[in-house]
Amino acid sequence: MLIRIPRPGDGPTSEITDESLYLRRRELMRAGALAAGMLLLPGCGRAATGDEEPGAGDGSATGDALTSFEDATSYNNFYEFGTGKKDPARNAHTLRTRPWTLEIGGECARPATLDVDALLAQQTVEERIYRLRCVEAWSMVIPWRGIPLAALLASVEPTSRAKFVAFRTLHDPEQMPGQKRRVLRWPYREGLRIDEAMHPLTLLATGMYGRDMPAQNGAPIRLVVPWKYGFKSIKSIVSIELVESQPPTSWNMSTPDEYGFYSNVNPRVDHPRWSQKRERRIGEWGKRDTLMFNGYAEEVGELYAGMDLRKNF
Ligand SMILES: Nc1nc2c(c(=O)[nH]1)N[C@H]1C(S)=C(S)[C@@H](COP(=O)(O)O)O[C@H]1N2
Ligand SMILES: [Mo]
Repeated sequence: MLIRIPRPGDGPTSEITDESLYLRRRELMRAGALAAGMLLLPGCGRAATGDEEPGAGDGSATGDALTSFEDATSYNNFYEFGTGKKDPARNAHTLRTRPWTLEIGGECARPATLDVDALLAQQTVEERIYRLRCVEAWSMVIPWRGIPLAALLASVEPTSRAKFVAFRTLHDPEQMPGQKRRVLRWPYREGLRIDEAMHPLTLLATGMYGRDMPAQNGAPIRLVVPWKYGFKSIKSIVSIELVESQPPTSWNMSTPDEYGFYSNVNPRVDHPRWSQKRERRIGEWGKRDTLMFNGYAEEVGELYAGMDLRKNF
């Protein structure tokens, strides 16, 4: 089935957040908390890497005004709850986020089944402000809370055969009525190359704006990969699997000529049906230029050195 993606620029209008109203708290580095927290994980005898939180270069979009909480929680993409931007806020209340378990397995020495509350106890990133840029050419700026994915992956001790990471969302059409329609092949799947997954900017987010994750934003845990188009940031994750070869992903399976595996934000490579040169920041009127790797080129550019980004879109 061909999915008609809404044209870019057809978002709601709303008030602009006054940046000065929001007091940005420094990302809280709870020294040792990660190492201690790791002891809660079954099968995790030692602390992981990734607990060395980056400071000034942590990729926080500090110069950008935050999107209002209202916009960030009422203009969403979460097809499990409908294909309209307002559907997730209206429908996601049927999602039960407790009990919730996350399986981490595949190519690793210590696969684990984690209770989400044990995971929440290990949050080390209190706040990191990231741009999220949808492939539909709108963007937001959101303060996230969570755990560097690298820390979690290291705790299960990936083997040398772990070259990619495959993620899966919950599959339960009773809780996620959108799954009764075959708009995508369920469950929603995403994937990263292992070095992308281990990059310090890649966050397993458990909350935003200082609160637990709202259901429509992917409660209780979702990925945030700030240099890639929004659809790579998979919501309501139940499984993380270390794998040897590039895993299938939902949007790529659905429309492979429009959505590649990498999906790095790239203003120089247009989507077949629209330009990716500019974007509309939700809450603002005009458009702004889209930046290479969504503005994170300095941090992640070297991951793609020598790759043809037109081919590997
Ligand atoms: N499981 C799941 N994850 C998903 C989606 C989805 O439909 N299902 N949509 C993606 C898309 S296209 C975008 S742009 C972001 C939107 O995140 P937000 O609603 O928190 O802004 O979530 C991504 N993660
Ligand atoms: Mo998106």
